Amino acid sequence: MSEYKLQMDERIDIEEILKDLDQYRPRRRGWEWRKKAEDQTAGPFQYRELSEPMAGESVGLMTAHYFGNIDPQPMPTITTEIASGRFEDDIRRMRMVAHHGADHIMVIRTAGQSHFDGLIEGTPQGIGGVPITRKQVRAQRKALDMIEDEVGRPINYHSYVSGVAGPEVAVMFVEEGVNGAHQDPQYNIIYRNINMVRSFVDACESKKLLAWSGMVQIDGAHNANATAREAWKVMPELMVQHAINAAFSASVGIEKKKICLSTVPPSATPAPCVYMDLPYAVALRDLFSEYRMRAQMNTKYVESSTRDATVTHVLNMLISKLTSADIQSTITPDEGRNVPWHIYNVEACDTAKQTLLGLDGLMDMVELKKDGPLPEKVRELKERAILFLEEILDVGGYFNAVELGFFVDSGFYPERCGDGIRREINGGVGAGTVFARKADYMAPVTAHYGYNNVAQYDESAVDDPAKLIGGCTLECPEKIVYIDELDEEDNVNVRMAETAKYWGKDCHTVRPEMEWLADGTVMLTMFFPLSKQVAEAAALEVARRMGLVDAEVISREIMHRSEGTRVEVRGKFLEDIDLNELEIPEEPDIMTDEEIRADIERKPMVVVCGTVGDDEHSVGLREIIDIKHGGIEKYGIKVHYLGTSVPVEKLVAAAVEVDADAILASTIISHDEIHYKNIAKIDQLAREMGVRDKLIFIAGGTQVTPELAVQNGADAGFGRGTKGVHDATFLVRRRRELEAAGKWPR
Ligand code: Z98
Repeated sequence: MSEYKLQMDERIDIEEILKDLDQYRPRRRGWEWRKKAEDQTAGPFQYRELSEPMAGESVGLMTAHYFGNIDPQPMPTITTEIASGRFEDDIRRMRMVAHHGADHIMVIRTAGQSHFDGLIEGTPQGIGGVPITRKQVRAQRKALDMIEDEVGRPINYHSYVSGVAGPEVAVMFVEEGVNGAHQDPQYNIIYRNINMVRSFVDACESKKLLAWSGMVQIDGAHNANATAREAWKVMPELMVQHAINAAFSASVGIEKKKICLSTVPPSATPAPCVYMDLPYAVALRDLFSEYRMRAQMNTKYVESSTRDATVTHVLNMLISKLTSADIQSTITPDEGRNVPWHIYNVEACDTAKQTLLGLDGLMDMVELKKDGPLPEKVRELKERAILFLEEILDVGGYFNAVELGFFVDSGFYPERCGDGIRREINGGVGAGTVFARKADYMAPVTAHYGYNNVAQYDESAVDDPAKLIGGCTLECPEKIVYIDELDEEDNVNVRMAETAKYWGKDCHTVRPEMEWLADGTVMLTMFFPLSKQVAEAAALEVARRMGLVDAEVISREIMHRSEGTRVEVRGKFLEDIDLNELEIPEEPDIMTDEEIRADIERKPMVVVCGTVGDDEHSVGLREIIDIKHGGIEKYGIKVHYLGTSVPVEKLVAAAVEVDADAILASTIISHDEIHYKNIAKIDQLAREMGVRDKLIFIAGGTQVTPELAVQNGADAGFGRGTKGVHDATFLVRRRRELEAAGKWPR
C-alpha cells in the first residue's frame, strides 16, 4: 500500500487515490455522531451546544478573523450532497466541504439507477448524479479516510439503498464501509414504480444489513414534500410514511437512534411558514421521540436565487433549533437550484454552521408555548395522522391503501382529492419476482434476513451462518470480487487523460471550474435597465461577445417591470491560463490588530496628517485615520488632522510643534507630477529643519506608486486600496527598525 498522505498545500492526488484500490479496505463501519464538547468555550465566548472541535485544520466563517479565528462546531451533523457525475472531481469538493464543517457527505445516484437490477461496475460518467459502483464508493471512502485525518474528525459517507437492486447495493455498502443510507420501500413504490411486495421484501434484507453494520438510515418521506401539489397539505401523510418506515426498520433490528426521519418543513415564504412548520416539527418530535431527525429543506419551493434559497434555509434552521435536529441537511441551496457547483456546497455548509452557531443556546432563553395555537395545531396534526393510519387499517392495510391512491393526494387529510399516486399490487418493475424460500433453503451469509434453515446443516452456525464457508465477504473482504472497469471508453482513466494538463504536481495550466476540472464554467451577474425577456437576450449577447461558449441564463430577478432586471448567466471560458505568464502581486504583509495595539501601548505614537497642496480630497485620508473606517486611530495612535489643501510647510511645522513621530501626507491630484513634487518638498523641508531623521514620513494617494514615493523622499508610499492597517503596520515596523538601529527614542 502506498504511504500517500494529504498535504495542506497541495491538491489531493486523484491518481494516488485510485492506486491499489483493489487492496483498499475501509477502516471502520457504521455511523459516527458528533460528540458534545466538554469545553464549551471558543475564543472569548462561552457556548452551550458545541460539538468537539476539529482536531486538524479547518476553514472558519468569513468573520472569524474578528474573533481570533475561532471555528466552533455546532452539535448537528452537517450534510452536503455531492454528485456532479464525475466522482473524481467530487473528491476534491469533499475535501473543501469537510474543511468548512461538513461531516456527512451524500452521493446521489445517476438517473435511472433504481431500475438497474444489479450492481454496476467501473467508473462511468453519470447524469444528475454519479453511477454508484464499488470502485467509485471505495475511492471516495479512501479519500474521505485521508480527509478525516486532515480535519481531525470522522466524516460519514452516504448513498441510497433503493431500487430493484437494493439488497445488492446494501451488501456492497456494508462491505465498503459506507456509513449511512436512505432506505425506504415506500420510495421505490411511490416514486420509482417498483413492485410493492418486492420492495418490502427487499427492504427487510437491506435494513438487516444496515443494522448489522451500524449505518444510519434516513427515510424517504421528504419526497412527498417535493412532489405534492401543495406541500403543506401532506403533513398528516408524511407522519404516516415516517411511522411505517421507522416501525418497520426497528422491527428488522436497526437501533432507534440510527433511524432518522427525513423531516422537511412543508411550506416556505411568502406563506407564513413558521406558523405551519413549527407545529408540524413539534408534532413529529412528540410522536417520534425515540428516533433521530434529519432536517432537510423543501426542494419544491426553491428558486434559482442564492439569496432566496439561503433565507429559506435559515428559516428552516430556526425550526431545527426550536425543535432540535440531529442531522442538518444543506441540500437545497445547491441541488434545488440545479447549479450543483463546488461553491454552493461550501456556501450551504457555511450557512448551516453560521446559523446554528448564531442560535447557540436559543432554548435557554425562549420556550415553546404550552397553550395557544401551537399545542392546538400540534394536536390537530397528530389526530389527522392517526386517523390516516386507522383508515389504512380499515381498507385492509398499506398495500390496499396504495392501490386506492392514499399517498401524495393533494387534500389535507381527511380531505381527499382523488389525485394520489396509485400503484397495483401486481404491477410495477419487478412484479412477480418474490418467491417463498424452499424448506431446504440456506444461505451461509452474515446479516441475512429471515428463514435460513442453518441448523439443518450445523447447529452451531445458527447465529453465524457464514461460519459454514469460513466467513462471507463481510468478514473476509478478500472474497470480494473487485472489478476495475468494464467500459474502455467511459471511465475515470480516459477522463483523467483528457484533462492531464490541468492536474499533476507540475501543472501550470488552469481554467476556471465549477464542477469538473477545467470545465471552464463561469457565472456572470448583470443588471440591465430592461424588462426580463429583453434583459435575458442582452445578457446572452454580452456573454457571447465576451467569448463564452454555451451561455445560458440560470437566474433572473425583476427589479421593476420596466426599470430593470438582474440576470445571472453561466457559460464556458475555454481558453487556458498559463500560470507562468501571470504577474502575481505579493500579499501585503500586515500585522495583527493585537500586535499593533500592543506596540502603541508600549510606546505612544503621534501622527500629523493632511492632504497637501491645492488638493481638497479628504475621503482617502479619513479612511486611513478615522476609527469609524478601521483607520489608525483604532490602535491608539494619536492623530493631528490638519485638513485639506495644507501647505507642505505647515505640515512639517506642525510635526515639529507637536513633536510628532510621523507625517502622513495625502496627495491625490497628479497632473504635472505634483504629487511627487510635494513628496520631495516635504522630505527637503524636514531635512532643512533638521527633523527628517526624527520623523517617519508616509505618502499616500490613489495615483501614488510606492517605489516612486520612496524615490522622491518618503519612507513609504501607499496607493489605491490601502487601509489603515497597512499604514499602522509600516509605522510600527519602521519604529522598531529605528529602535533597533539605536535611532529611537530620538
Ligand atoms: C435527499 N437528495 O434527501 P434513486 N431513496 C430515497 C430517496 O429520497 C432518494 C433515493 C433513494 C434528496 C432527495 N432523494 C433525493 C428514500 C433520493 C435516490 O437512484 O435516484 O432512485 O435513489 O437525499
